[in-house]
Amino acid sequence: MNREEMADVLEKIALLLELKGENPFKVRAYRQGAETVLAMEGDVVELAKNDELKGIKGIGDALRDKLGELAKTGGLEFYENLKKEFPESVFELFEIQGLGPKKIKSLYDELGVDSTAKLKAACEEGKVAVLPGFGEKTQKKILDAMAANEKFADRFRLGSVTALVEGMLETLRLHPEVSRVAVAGSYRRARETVGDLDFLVATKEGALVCEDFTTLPQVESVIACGETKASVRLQNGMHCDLRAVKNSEFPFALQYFTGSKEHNVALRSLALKKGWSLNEYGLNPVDPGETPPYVEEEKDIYRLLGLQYIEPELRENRGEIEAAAENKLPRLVELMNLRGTFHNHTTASDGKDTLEAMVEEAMELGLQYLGISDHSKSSWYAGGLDEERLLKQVEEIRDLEKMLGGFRIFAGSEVDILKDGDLDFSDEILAQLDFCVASVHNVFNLDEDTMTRRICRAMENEHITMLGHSTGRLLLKREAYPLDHARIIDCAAATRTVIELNCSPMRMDMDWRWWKRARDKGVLCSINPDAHSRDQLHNLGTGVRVARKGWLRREDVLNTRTAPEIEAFLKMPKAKR
Ligand code: DGT
Ligand code: CA
Ligand code: CA
Ligand code: ZN
Repeated sequence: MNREEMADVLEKIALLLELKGENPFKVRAYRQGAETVLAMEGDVVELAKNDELKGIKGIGDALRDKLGELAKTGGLEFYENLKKEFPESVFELFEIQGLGPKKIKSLYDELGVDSTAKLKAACEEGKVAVLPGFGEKTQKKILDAMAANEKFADRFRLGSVTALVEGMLETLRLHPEVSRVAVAGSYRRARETVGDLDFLVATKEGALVCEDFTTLPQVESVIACGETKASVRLQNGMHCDLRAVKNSEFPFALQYFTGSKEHNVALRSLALKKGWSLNEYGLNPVDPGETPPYVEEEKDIYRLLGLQYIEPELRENRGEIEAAAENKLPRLVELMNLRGTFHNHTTASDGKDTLEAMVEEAMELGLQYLGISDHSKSSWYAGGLDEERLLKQVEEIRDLEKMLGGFRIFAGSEVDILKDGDLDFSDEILAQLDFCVASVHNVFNLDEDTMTRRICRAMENEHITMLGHSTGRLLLKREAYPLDHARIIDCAAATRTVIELNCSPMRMDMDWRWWKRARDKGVLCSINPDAHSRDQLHNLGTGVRVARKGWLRREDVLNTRTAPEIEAFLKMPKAKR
């Protein structure tokens, strides 16, 4: 049981009580309790375990006991009983984007909707549109959101499964009968979302390793288990395969199962032209008289085909094979090249950690500088700062920096791009900051041309250092707003505006498919975690992998530069950058 899980139970209790028509004060107490649990300092789980939550604002007596029970036993009887009063399917309704507790309650009370299936039927019959507070538009939105959920149902965000995958790899590596271990598939290629996981081991004892794999703690149920392959479903719902091969087959299996399919098809036809037949078991001469070559590693396969080694992130058949044949593959950026990062939030707006805590974590990560950019005043729902609070924060940053012995904090803002492309702060205010990220946070429903012009206007401002999360997409949740990327990139190049690669697992925005073009036009990338808590700074690792997927080199990434170089960069007029 961790902090998030505890808060989630309280949040769900609030929703169920609301559906039951319970006293609104009681509902509010649970909802507020969830927020407090998320935001409070200290190890809330440990405190709850030791009955030490007394006197904490936002957590009353009843809640305190329940948190204690949750922390100690991992469950809560009150919650289990409450859940029994509803079909399990009501929880599906909470996963629909744009459908809050109030609306769910009306649907439940007025139409008896307690599952997505019933909701869909009600929408299609037009019954939702006529409910007070709904209307045609809302009904359409609900249908779209449900369709999106269906489409995304069986995929997972790359950045959200990293810890899980690394943990499983670690355990497999410890198996005494296993000599080599890898994860292949879309995960290895750093696709922004992954369908299933494809693990691979080299072993002489396939059946044993497959069997042991099915008993890993992350496994929820076993779909199949044989001599060379096991398929399981993990606790998070993810499908996951293990393939066990002989050590001599390992490089071929790794190459094959890494994909992409398109890359493999192109590689196989190249091999054929050279007189080889390539598959997941080996590379063999088409002429049976010749002896197969010795291959120890995946690298050898590419070498034998007359190619530079192609990093997994590039294997999408988007020109990498041709470039490898001409020795023209880029040397890709690496995590250890990063010297700092921009676009991070603190408790001043909607971050969960203080300025000090964020800085401490950045220092812990070995960075030389951290950019702070809390929300601006139009993002009031995210605690956006007005001019006065912003300038006060700049002072705090200057004061804190003096005590850090050389670590740099760059004072910035994530300033809202308003509907017409105006910025949320005047030039006079922006000029007092070290840097500025400009982002769209509302009015997503503009047509492509209007949205593109809106964003370009913001980039034309002298004080805007970089464009934040350019398409506003939330992976597996909300589609990108329509945007003319080619024009955005041209405008960034012309105005010397950096484009962010926002590496929050939800975003990975700008999309990797556009980075090579941006790079070739001389547009710089900043790999930004958009961290709302100290642990989210660690998302930089996945960010680098996605940047590599976009063919980016060290020199294409602004935050590979040292603190003094950044300082000089930010002081220069934009046109000279
Ligand atoms: P995913 O799981 O949907 O995120 O995407 P992948 O790329 O991990 O796809 P998956 O798990 O179906 O298969 C893993 C790799 O195995 C895939 O990237 C390439 C290879 N592969 C699978 N099926 C075929 C096929 O029919 N032909 C070829 N050439 N390769 C295949
Ligand atoms: Ca896969
Ligand atoms: Ca697979
Ligand atoms: Zn933002």
